Amino acid sequence: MHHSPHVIARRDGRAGRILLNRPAALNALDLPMIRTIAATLAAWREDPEIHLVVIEGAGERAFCAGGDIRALRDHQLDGDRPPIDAFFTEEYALNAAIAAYPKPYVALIDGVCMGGGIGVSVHAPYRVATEHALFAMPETAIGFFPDIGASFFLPRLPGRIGVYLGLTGARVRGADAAHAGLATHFTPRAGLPALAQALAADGLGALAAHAAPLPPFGLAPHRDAIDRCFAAPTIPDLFARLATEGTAWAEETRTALRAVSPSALFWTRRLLAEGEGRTLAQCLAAEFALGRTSMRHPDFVEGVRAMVVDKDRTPRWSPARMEDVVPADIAALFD
Ligand code: QUE
Repeated sequence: MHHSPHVIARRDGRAGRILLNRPAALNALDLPMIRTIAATLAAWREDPEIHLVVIEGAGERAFCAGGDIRALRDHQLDGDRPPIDAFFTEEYALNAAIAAYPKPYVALIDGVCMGGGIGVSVHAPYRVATEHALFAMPETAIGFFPDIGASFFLPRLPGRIGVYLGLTGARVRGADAAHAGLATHFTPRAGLPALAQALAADGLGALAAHAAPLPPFGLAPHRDAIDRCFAAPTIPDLFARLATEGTAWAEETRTALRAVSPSALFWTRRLLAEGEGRTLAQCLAAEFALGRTSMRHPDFVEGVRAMVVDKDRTPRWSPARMEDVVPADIAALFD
């Protein structure tokens, strides 16, 4: 079996426990980690002593910050396609395997949970978030798009919250993630070790026993505006709707959307709309296809440079303005 040193799989009572153990990289997933998780889940499927699976991140900063996007950019710059295809093929297969897993799968999410981290949690039936959990799908900021099955689950969140999260990359903390449907339970960080022990000893009943009441939804004041604006059929119409709101929230949202890749807004809007009518498997296939074409767009290499490699956070998008995006150039990525 492929075994990554950054994944620790062990038995604990009734549970199989998977620890993402790459804290210096915020537990971001590379291909060996994905293979190790997949092989572990496959082995535990048939193991009568494993009644449920629990996945956690090492350290307090992150559950999992995403994929190893820096390595993918390097391969793209080298014109080396096979490792990119292998990464996405196996990552998306893992997302699908988690969605179809025959035993209960529980993600304990404390700290950053973005992109690929959402992919190894949100498709499972149980996602426990703490007050320090921080969820986001921030890919438009790197000239990519919400993948890992996001075109399946984002359109299925309440109202237009998923479209809002996927286009803006907005971050939501644990309680708000539970309100939004990204998490299913809210348990304070202080209660997480006891919850993990109780899951191993007693099973799923521990989830409700260790859950805390949800504080009010931080997005509640903006729910109507989110649903109004993010129902817009096009990106220019979304900007126009935000402009008519006349609130500080709408201005902040417009500013956030102005910072991300204009082209990524267009291809993400289309992908999420198409996802409404697709199965998870169809969504993952469409995301794989769009990944192959959109990664050739200069905004991916530039976005990862600005946000992850150089961290100057000043990407030079091409085109730089939403108004200059050519619809035919976007459509060509979907052929
Ligand atoms: C947007 C993103 C990602 C990001 C930053 C963004 C992303 C991702 C990472 C990341 C973080 C830490 C790591 C790493 C990658 O950062 O998807 O290898 O150690 O994986 O602004 O979408």
